[in-house]
Parts: sequence; C-alpha cells; structure tokens
Amino acid sequence: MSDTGPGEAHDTIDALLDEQRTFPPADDFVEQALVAGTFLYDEARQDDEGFWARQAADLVDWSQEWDTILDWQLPYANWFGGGTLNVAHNCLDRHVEAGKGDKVAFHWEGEPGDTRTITYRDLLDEVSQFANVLKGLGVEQGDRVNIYLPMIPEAAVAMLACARIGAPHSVVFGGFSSQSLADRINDAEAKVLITADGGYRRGEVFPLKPAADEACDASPTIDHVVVVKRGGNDVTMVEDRDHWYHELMDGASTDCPAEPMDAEHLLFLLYTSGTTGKPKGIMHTTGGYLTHATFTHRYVFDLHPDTDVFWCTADVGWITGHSYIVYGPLSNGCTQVMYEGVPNHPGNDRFWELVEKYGVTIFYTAPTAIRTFMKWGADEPAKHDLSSLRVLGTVGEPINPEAWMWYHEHIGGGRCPIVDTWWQTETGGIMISPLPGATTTKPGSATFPLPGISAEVVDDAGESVDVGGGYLTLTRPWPGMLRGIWGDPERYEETYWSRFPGRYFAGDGAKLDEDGYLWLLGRVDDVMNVSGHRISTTEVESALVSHPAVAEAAVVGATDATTGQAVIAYVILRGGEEVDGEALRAHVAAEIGAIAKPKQVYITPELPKTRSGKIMRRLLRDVAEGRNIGDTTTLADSSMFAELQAKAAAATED
Ligand code: 7RM
Repeated sequence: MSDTGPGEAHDTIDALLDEQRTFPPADDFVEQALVAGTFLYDEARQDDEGFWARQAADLVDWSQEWDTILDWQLPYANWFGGGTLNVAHNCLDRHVEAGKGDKVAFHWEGEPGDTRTITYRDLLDEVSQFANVLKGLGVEQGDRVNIYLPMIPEAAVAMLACARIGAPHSVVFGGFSSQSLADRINDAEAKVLITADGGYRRGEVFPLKPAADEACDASPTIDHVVVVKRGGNDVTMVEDRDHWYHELMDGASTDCPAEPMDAEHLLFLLYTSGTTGKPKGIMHTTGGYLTHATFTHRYVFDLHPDTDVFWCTADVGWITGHSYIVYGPLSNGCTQVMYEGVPNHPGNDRFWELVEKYGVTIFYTAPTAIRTFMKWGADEPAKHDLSSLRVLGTVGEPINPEAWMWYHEHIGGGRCPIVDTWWQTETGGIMISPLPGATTTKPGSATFPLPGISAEVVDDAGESVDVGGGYLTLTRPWPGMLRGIWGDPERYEETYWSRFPGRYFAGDGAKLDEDGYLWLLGRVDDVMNVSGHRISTTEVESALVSHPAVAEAAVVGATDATTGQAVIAYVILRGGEEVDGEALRAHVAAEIGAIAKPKQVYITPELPKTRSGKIMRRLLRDVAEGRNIGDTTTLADSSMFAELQAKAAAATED
C-alpha cells in the first residue's frame, strides 16, 4: 500500500454525512418506472448467477445458448461458456430486423454546428461496409485495431465494425499524445490504425494525423492507416500505408454477415492508468460485457427505448463512452445525442441548447462538468427549456452535495432523480448506483450496489465493516468484469486480487453510513482523478524526468474546486540546468497529453523524503493544498519546506 489511506478524506465525508437530506422517488416517476420497490434486489440476492442468466436471455440475442452461466476460478471468470453471439448484431441488425430501421440512432452535432442524423439502418449499412473495408485490409478475427478519432460517428462505426468481425479494438482518447498512442499500439501489437485528419475543439481544428504519423514511426506492427476527413486540415498521406476512409467506403458492400463469436471472445482492450508508469490494457469480452452494459443502461437510467433520448457527454475514448454511448444504448435500441465539442462553444449554454433542441430525456455527465456549469451560473441553463429531462446521471468521481443540489435544481428542475454511478474501466459497467424508481437518494452518496452486484467495505485487515470507513471491495464476480490485463496476468492478480484475498480491490476508499449507504472517498493509491480521468503520479513523474533538465520529480493530486484533483509537480533540476515550469508543463503535454499537464510545477532543490528514501507525498499534498506541515520528524531534511510553502501560497493567490 502507499502512504495514503481513506482516513484523509474522512473529515470531508463526516461533514457531508451531517447533511441529512433525502430524496425518495416521486410518485409519478415510480408509476412509470421499470423498477419500483425491491423485487429485483430480492431476486438477485437469492441467486445472482440465475439473475444474470435471466438478464442475458431477456436483453441479449444469442446465436447459441450457453452451457454454463459462470465458471469462476478466482480471479478468472468465464461467463456464459459455450454461448455465441455477435455484439454488432445486437446493437444494429436485431433492431432493423424488428422494424426499427428508420429510428434515429444518433443525432450527431459537430462543434461548428453541422449535424448528421443517423438511423439504425444507416448505421448498420455503414458498419457493414467498414467491416468489409477492414477485411480488405487484412484484418482477421482476433487481430487488434487501434482507433484514434474525434467524437464523430465514425468512432462508433469503427468500434462496431471491429466487433462485427471479431477484431478487438483499442480506442485511444484523441487528447493523448503520439507517444501515448505508440505505447498502446505497441503493447496491443495492432495491425491497423483508424484516425482522422483532425477534429473540432473550442472553435478550432486540432490535428490528429501528425500525431498518428509520429506514433506509426514508432509502431512497427501497423500495416494500414485509415483516415477520416473531418477537420479539412492538410495531412501527409504515406503511399500504400494510408487510405482515406471515404475512398475505401466508396463502393464497399453493405453485405457483411455478423459472425457469432464465443461469449469469452475478446471484444476490446482499453488502457487505463495504474500505479506504475505503464498503462494497463484492460480486457473485456463479448457476452458478459454486453449483458452488463445493456442491463445497467436500461435499469439505472430507467430507459424507455421508444420514447427516451439519451445523452452521455463522455468521449468514446473512455470506458464511459464505450459502455454508455456505443454498446449499452445501441444494444437497447435507443436514440442518442452525440456531440463533438466542448460545452462552451460558441456559448456557455451549448449543452442546454442541445438538450432543448433534441428533447433529451436522460442526461449523463461528470461532476467536474457540473462544477464548471455552476461557475458559469444558473442563467445559462435558464435560457433554455429543459422540461424534457427526466433522469440525470453522474460518473467519474465523487459528487459533492453542493454540486448535486445545483444539478438537481438548475438542470433537473427539482423533479429529476439523480443517479450517482460508481464504476471503473475494469468493471465494464455501472456497479453502485441508485435505481431511479426504487432508491431514496442522498446527495453525495452512490447509495447501494445494483442487483446482482456484491460490494463490501473492509478495514486494513480485510474484515468487513458495517458502519464506517475502509476500502471498497467486490466479493462476487460480475458479467462485465475485466478478464485480465493484456499480456500481464501477474499484474492482474497482484493489482486487484492480492491486497484482500478472495476479493476484488477497487483502489477506492469508501464509507458506510448508519443506513447502509455507500459514500465513495476517492482513490487510496497513487492514481489521481483529474476531471474524472485517471492519471498515475508515476506516469507524470516519468514524463518529467524524461526532460533533459530534470533530475527528479514528485507528483501529487491536490484538491481542486473544479477538476476534483489537479496535478501538482515538484521538480529538482540537474546541476547547471535551467528550465521554467511552463516548458515542463508543455513537455508533459507532449509526452502524455494535455489532460496530464501539471497545473503547477515547483522547482525545488530537494524533495521531502523519509530516511529510507521514500518521497513523502502526503507532505507535498499538504503544501499544494496550503495546509501547514505538521510533524516532519521522520524527514531526512525539512529545510526546503519554508520555500515551497511560500511558492504555493503565491501560486494560490494568482
Ligand atoms: C467510469 C470511470 C474509475 C475511478 C474509480 C473512482 C472514480 C468513478 C465514481 C467515482 C465516486 C462515482 N472509470 N469514480 N465514478 N468515485 N463516485 N460515482 O470513471 O476507470 O476512468 O475511473 O473513478 O475512483 O475507481 S475510470
């Protein structure tokens, strides 16, 4: 374990727990809700495997039924063994076959205001064509395909085309640098990369192709690059390697049968930060993942597929975009909004304009976004008719009660239930959340594990805690769970299953109140959470140390009013070297991506270390958050603190 524990967050949580507001579901909501009362929980508690089997049978189309619901060889789960299915068939063909071909799958809105309306039939045709294109480029079942795209419909098309032919995709968020992309391509040994010339962000085109080119220079496994034209920016096309998407699609057949895959066939890899510098390729497979994504999308959001318009504001480059823009919503056959750009272009009311324009009924976003909307003021949403909304969701980090109340009042008009959904890249889908027609909510609490999910808070010794704080663990396998870390089974066992034997350790602190409500306390390891994105302190430290002027670096996540945590770096320069903080911030952005850029870089002659040489991050966090340093007697040398504290105070002033 690292030197941090859930204890630190307890003061805040104790303050939260003092507030006793509760929000039971309203009568008119309960009347129309898919789930009211406790029946689903009761059923699942009696037989969780049977419960998941019923969901798999009711919500998913199988080509071949499974023989075994679950084969659990801790920590390896095999769900629906012997069963076969195709994920793209479930997301597309079955809806078209059921007569819903003309139904809108995506109301897509580009940042500049251009739009595309894509029906389920359109999407099926485009996915089938692109699946044929991939086959034409030599992609076969089991081959990995990398995707590095802006938030354009082609991102969903590319993912579904991969699923259709059984080629696992690995989507890399468009904000990551060429180096991060290359690392992920190389780890997955991908054959094909799908990218774009560029995309729109804050009124400008951001180029992607140059980063893709640099990544390919360092990625020997890539044979072909497919380039979607979106930004219109100039790009260099490499002969024989690079192809325009529209040229390949022109004339590609729409006939591409969806081949049934084994339930445990690898559907995708998604890389996420751990406590070391090397991101982990989280493995998700076909049958269990689709069951989990479909089930949670339907019941957590009380989805009525014929009438709801769902909008999840995440990027498809994150797990939230995978499960709640692509797989869950499309499997449920619902209509969605997909938006390319930022919330403040051209005005701070862009999101509310879109809610009104498309009649969004279910809106799913991150606490960091809500806190930003709060800063912009309640006048922005008040400019628009938001009466179509009926369910609101949050994900990515704990939501503070103040932001919850603001969301409830100014976006939800006081009438919409809020589902605070806790889950991870590793869990594949939502794990802990209210059900909007069944659960009385408390602002700031993710409430209870969903039906079929078993979670417990344990203390340091691994003993279950009934009331109070500890570590969040999951005690039973679930269908959407990760099946491993690509190429690294030891790390899988070590990271998730060794801290508390027999349990999955999520890496989060949590507290149970007297009523059994769960309050998430944030990460207890060296993983920061910046605007809901996971960034490892080690990864940023490695990036800093890769700069020729840097000798040593320590990075901490400090509490930040808007982004949850902010990256704060302390850097020791090599003798005789000089460099300013701005250059180092730019260096990190170039190495990892803009999301990992430190908010502050402090150049310091020394770092606080224990006598055994371990950097004392807790002290650095105290400094960054403006707290006085208490006892430093275990420090080897405490003289640098006065200077650092003065610098930190100066930084908070401006
Ligand atoms: C979906 C996603 C996972 C980490 C997780 C937590 C934090 C996510 C909540 C939350 C409190 C929530 N995947 N987290 N949701 N903390 N309440 N509702 O975010 O892999 O990128 O991050 O995010 O620390 O471990 S993720």
